[in-house]
Amino acid sequence: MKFLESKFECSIYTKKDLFPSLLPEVVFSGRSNVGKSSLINKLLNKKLLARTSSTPGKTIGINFYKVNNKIFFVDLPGYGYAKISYAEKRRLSELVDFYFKSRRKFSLILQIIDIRFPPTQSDLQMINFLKVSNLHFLIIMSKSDKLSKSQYKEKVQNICKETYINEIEKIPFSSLTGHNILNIKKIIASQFKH
Ligand SMILES: Nc1nc2c(ncn2[C@@H]2O[C@H](COP(=O)(O)OP(=O)(O)OP(=O)(O)O)[C@@H](O)[C@H]2O)c(=O)[nH]1
Ligand SMILES: [Mg+2]
Repeated sequence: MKFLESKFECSIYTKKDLFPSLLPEVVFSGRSNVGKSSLINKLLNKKLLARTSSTPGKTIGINFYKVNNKIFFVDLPGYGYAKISYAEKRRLSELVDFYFKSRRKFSLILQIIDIRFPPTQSDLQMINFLKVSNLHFLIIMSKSDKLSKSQYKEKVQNICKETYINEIEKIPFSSLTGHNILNIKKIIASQFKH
């Protein structure tokens, strides 16, 4: 399956606006500024569909993109950004919590972490939540262009140790060079074969 058609559907800022799950959802989760929106754009081959920024905290709601008229790509607001108010952080984390608990048709969660750094406490919490919730997820290690091949291989091994997950796939990725974009596309497409 190719992602031929894609369009912005809506942004959700409050729990009451979250509509019932109608289409299968591929979810992009991770720390602020880690590259979630950039990955979406790369997958959909659209430079500016999901708004990206070098300023963290760009995505402040849950953004839905409709793909091929049958899947939602869901861009979550990033966590762990220090420079927003306590009230705003709380609003975002409650919204994301509510989203995950609202019995949606989750096809795949792409949990994105920056390949250069050890996973943060929030990354580990999120990964743990995905594990205990039995959600199907994959770890994408973003910004691989910032490291040499041998450096990133070492980082992948370290992350396996730190997250205690060897069994799931961890894919280094760069939205700059397109490293592994085809693999990620294939994995997403494989969810929709039948
Ligand atoms: N070098 C490099 N830069 C990247 C990569 N992916 C994203 N960036 C840059 O990192 C910054 C943040 O990217 P975004 O895609 O906006 O990150 P985000 O996770 O959506 O951020 P929030 O919306 O704030 O949660 C931008 O300046 C991107 O150009 C990558 O693979 N390599
Ligand atoms: Mg974003």
